[in-house]
Amino acid sequence: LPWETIKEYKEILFQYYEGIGKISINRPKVHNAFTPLTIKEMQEAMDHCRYDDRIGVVIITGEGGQAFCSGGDQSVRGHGGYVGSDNVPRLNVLDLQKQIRSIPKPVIAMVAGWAIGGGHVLHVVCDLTIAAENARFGQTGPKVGSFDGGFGASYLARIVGQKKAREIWFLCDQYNAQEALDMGLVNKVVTLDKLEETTVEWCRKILEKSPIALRMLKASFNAELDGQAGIQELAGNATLLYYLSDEAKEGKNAFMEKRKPDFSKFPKFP
Ligand code: 1HA
Repeated sequence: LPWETIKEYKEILFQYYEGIGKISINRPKVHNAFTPLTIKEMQEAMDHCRYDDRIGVVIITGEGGQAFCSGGDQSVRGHGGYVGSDNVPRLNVLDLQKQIRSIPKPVIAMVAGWAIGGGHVLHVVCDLTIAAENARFGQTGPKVGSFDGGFGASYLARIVGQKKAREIWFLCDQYNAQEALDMGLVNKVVTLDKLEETTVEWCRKILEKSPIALRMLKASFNAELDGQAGIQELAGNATLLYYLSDEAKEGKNAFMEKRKPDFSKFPKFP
């Protein structure tokens, strides 16, 4: 497909095609392990996807066909986090996870090969996951001295259930694409050569749908799980819709015109 580059980065590719923003980790030699810079670049790209109104759906993936993402780059793991050129230890993937959940557009993980450790959590927090037959899923935390007790634990458990989530973390086993499908961890499995085609097909179906209905649904699915922050997002969308109404505009206009608002003409729905 004729993807066009939105912006050049060092550790990711960021591309556009017919309403789709594609963010791809580009470190195939280390199975797309991420550094603080990889995450910083992904955060900037996600932010762009949020504000670019040509974009209605986002794909997150990894280059090379052998890995989606193998988690934090252990070679730059330092004292208290992953260390970049500024020598500051960071766990900034946690901020990216929140961005993926709160962007009011569907985010699809397109997984070929390894989705492991922090890379597994990345696909977990995406709205949908489409996997190639060569996909392998799992957590490694307790093996390599880490854990993600946030979305990586509680949201994973909402998806696959408590017993399975505990198995995934306590045993650190790896699961193939069919096993992932069976436990509801992915939406669809296709051959590797059909992965992008199928993902784009799903994007097209989504792009035909009402953007406000989609953003309300995403916020609704999140609301219950994300507590006050989830309700804040859902309520923000309600405010957006209210601002579109003549009733809300009457309040603003009255203030600007220094008169009393007249809400009497607006219906009091049962
Ligand atoms: O848990 C968190 C966090 C929790 C809270 C808050 C923030 C967090 C942020 C991050 C993380 C984590 O991600 S912890 C988990 C880190 N990741 C892992 O433990 C996975 C490490 N990788 C593997 O277990 C294996 O590479 C593999 C099962 C994915 C694939 O095995 P395979 O096919 O045998 O390939 P392998 O030879 O191991 O890998 C190819 C190359 O990629 C190797 O380099 P080479 O020997 O060729 O020089 C390998 O070292 C490198 N590589 C793979 N994964 C990583 C990596 N290098 C650095 N970091 C990696 N994660």
